[in-house]
Order: sequence, then C-alpha cells, then structure tokens
Amino acid sequence: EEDDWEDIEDHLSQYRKPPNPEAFGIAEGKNVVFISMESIESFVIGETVNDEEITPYLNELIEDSYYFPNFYDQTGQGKTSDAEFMINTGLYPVGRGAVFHTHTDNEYMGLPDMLRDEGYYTASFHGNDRTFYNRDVMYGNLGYDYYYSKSYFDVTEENSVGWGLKDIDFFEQSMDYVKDLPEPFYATFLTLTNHFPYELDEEDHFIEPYTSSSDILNRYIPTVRYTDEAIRLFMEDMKEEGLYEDTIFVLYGDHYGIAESHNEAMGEFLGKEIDPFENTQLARVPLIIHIPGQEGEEVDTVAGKVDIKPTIMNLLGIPEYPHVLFGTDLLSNQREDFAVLRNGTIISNEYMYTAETCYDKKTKAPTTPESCDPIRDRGEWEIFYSDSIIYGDLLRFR
Ligand code: GP9
Ligand code: MN
Repeated sequence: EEDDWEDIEDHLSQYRKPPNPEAFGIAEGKNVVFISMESIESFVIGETVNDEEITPYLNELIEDSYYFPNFYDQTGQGKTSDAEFMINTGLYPVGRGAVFHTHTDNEYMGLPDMLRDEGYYTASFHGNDRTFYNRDVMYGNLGYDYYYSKSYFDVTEENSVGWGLKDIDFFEQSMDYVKDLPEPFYATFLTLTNHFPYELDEEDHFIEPYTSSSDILNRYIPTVRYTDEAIRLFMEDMKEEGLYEDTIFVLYGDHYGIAESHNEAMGEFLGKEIDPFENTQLARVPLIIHIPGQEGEEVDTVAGKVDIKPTIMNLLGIPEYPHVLFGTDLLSNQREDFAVLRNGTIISNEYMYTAETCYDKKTKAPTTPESCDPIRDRGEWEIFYSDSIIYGDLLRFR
C-alpha cells in the first residue's frame, strides 16, 4: 500500500499548482453554501426563448461572480450523487454504478469532515428520502452533521411535482432551519424540480415551453426557469436573514439534462449540427462561485467538478497539501486547462479527444490522432489512480 501511495503522490504532485495568492484565504471563516442545480446545462445560460431569458437570475448573478463557461460534467451513473462525491472528496466517481452505493464504507477525507475540524457546522438539504443513494450513510461518512431530508419538510400534493417538493417550497422551508444553524456552516442544497421528465404545472411556468420535435427539450425550458426563480428567492431570503454577506455560494449544474437522443432538437435550438465535438460541448454545466463583494470574472479554463474542492479550500485558506485531491485550483495562475470525463472524453485548451477521435478545438475538426496522446495519457492515469484509491480503500493508509 505504501508503494501505491508513492506512485499516486508522484502523479498528484506533477499536476498540483500553487494557489492564486490574491484569492487564497479571501473567504476564510465564511459560511459555505453549495447549490446543486438539478440537470442544468450551460447552454441555457444567457440564452432566450421567445425573447425571454431562460435563467434571468443566474445571468444576473454571473455578472458579480466567478463564472466558468468551460466546466464539463464528469459524473457517471451515480449522477447527482457523483457530483456530490466529487465536490466533497476531490476524487472521480467510479466507472460503473454510483460510488455512493458501491463504496459507502470507504474512508474518505470529506470536505464537511475537514470543515468540521475548522469549527464549521455541516448539513445537507434535499427533499428526497434519506436512504436514496445511501445518503443516510454516506453523508455521515463524509462528515455531515445533519441531513435535512424529506421528513423535515412539509410535503403536500400542492407543493409537489414530479420527484417531489418543488424548489421554491424547498428553499423556503429550508430557510427555517438555515437561520438557526450555528455559524460558520457548510450547507449543501440539492434542487429537484428540474429533473427528467421535466413536469411542471402551468401556474408555475415563468416562461413558455420551447416548440420543437422534442417534448423533453420543450418542457425543460420552464422547469429550468422555475429553478432559476427558486434560487433568486433563496438568495433574497439569505439577505433578509443577514447571512448573505458572510457566505460564499457555489452553484453547479449537477449533470446533463438533455440526453443525446434529443440532439436533433438541440441542433434546432442552437442552429447547428450536433457532431461528436458539439455533443461533448453540450456536456458543459454551469459553475458559479459567488463571493459577496468580489468583482465578477469569466474564467474560461477547461475544468470539471474534481477542481471544485481544491478551489474552495484555497478560498477558505486551507492548504491543499497533504490532502489527496485530483483536479487543480480553478483560480491558480498556473492552472492547465484539463478535464477527463467518465465516458473517456478528454479536453485541454487545444484538443478534445472524444468518440475515439482527436479534435483540434480551433477548427472543431478531426486532426492527427497523436496530437491527443499527451492528454490521453494524463487522463488515463488520473482515472487509474482515482479508481485504485476507491477500489482499494487506500485512504485508510494515509
Ligand atoms: C435524487 C436526486 C436526483 O435524490 O438527487 O438524482 P438523479 O436522478 O439526478 O441522479
Ligand atoms: Mn441530478
């Protein structure tokens, strides 16, 4: 096991970058709020349907936030839970099944665990059954003090749709608990209304559905818009409770929302043909880091969810080393553009390896296969070492 760690350490130190000295510690001691935005993809950001913005609130928030337009979905079959896994562990999810199911009892160095050591209170909020995705067990393992699951909410026929409690009601009721949390707190909120198959009563439509050959894409527009509204109201409540100024907010799309089988309609929507290159571009999900008082900045680095944990640690003034973190600080001046996805796609600033083809990102056309060799090599080792930590439960030996 010691041998394993030597190789893993070599790999990690090869890619670890020094944090941005101007960002290190700027959020020290603040509350940390994560919002998992169910199935929200990047293509809706700044986009309109019938001249109406799909995400007016997020568009506004982005103006005063770090926004990452080239942030790719690295989840596997564990979807929402895989996203939670990455932000909390800095490891990749596994290639088959949900790691929340397959490796619940492993030793992890969860972000909530680390923050608890720093004096934080840690909680997760989600309007679903406790045992779904083994969250009841996994959350404890990651270091969450409390899980406000479905039974903590008043769930009725009127305030439910599709998978359950509607996002506006979810945030509103969560606030009753949030205002009494000891500070500083680390809290994760998982939205649900924008979940496949995107059902929503007409009275909750803040925008008309799209019209195309895909009912899924059509219905997706009002449900995304609804979640956007729910987040706006939540942020207003945070201000009202006097919590906003002392909190940093991390909002991310948990994974894709529109499956590849709807690419014809997506092509209509975007006005271009969806080839494998564009298909991978559609695997982008929004990442917004909002620190009240900080100026907004668009950071176009190629990245994914494993990069969130080191970024947040540095913002909070917690040094990365000796923690085991795949991914690199998104704000580091020396960061190299890189993302490896669980379907084997690998992306850098110049190249994209996808569907067994090497694309030149400038021309968006296939190029010499060898051009992708260096990123393929890095990507394979990344996944290999992360998987071996999980399959061997290697964090036990750290
Ligand atoms: C389940 C919710 C949705 O609790 O997080 O999960 P998903 O189906 O998106 O993985
Ligand atoms: Mn999800």
